[in-house]
Amino acid sequence: MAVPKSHPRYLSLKIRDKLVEGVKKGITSTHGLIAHGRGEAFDYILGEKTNKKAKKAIERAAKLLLKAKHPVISVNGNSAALAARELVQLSKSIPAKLEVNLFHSSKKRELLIKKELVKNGAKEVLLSQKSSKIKFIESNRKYVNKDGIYKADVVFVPLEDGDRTEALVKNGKKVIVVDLNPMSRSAKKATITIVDNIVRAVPLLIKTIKNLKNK
Ligand code: PTJ
Repeated sequence: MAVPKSHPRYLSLKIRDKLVEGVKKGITSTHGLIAHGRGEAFDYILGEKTNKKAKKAIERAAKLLLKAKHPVISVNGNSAALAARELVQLSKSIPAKLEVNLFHSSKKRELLIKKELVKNGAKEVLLSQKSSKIKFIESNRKYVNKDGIYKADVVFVPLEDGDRTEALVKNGKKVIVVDLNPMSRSAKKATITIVDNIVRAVPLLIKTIKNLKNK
């Protein structure tokens, strides 16, 4: 990106660049660019800072993840482009399994996301299986991995469309959502909602988990 560091919107433009890179690499769907635009608008209104309420939600999320018997981190095309390294670090710090779960169905993209996570240090990445489905959902997101989301008690869901959070809760799971839109269905239906940008929320969650573990 040929924008100088002094540009007032430098960070925001850098984040956009990651999404564009994600599309070029085949990790992010083109729809992901539109989803990012919506998130960006909400972040602008929030002042592009992690507010007090989000910090409290991150603290609660850290505790829930550490208490979970079978926590799983769900990864889609946008979260892989924005925070692959951090999501791998998060999975190690809990520890939790990583599972690729996409809205816009694509085996090719699933495999590329897995490759990206492995490149960033993941030892194991689960993929969806046609043989295991969660109930109360029609979209591609119903297909999950039997050793991952299927048997998870807590699922961490950073930025996605709203059709799955409600279904996961109805399937008896606790769901932690990161979504910049506090009015989205995901944000309203989750067990814990972190209204923040994934690029800020995940590093803070890792730090909080480390602090809790030290205590
Ligand atoms: O990779 P796939 O096929 O699984 O598709 C992923 C997307 C994100 C394209 C898909 O799940 C989708 O269409 O999502 P939506 O319905 O556009 O919802 C995305 C939500 O994430 C919106 O509520 C946005 O405000 C929010 N959002 C966008 N960027 C961020 C974000 N929340 C946190 N951090 C962000 N950086």
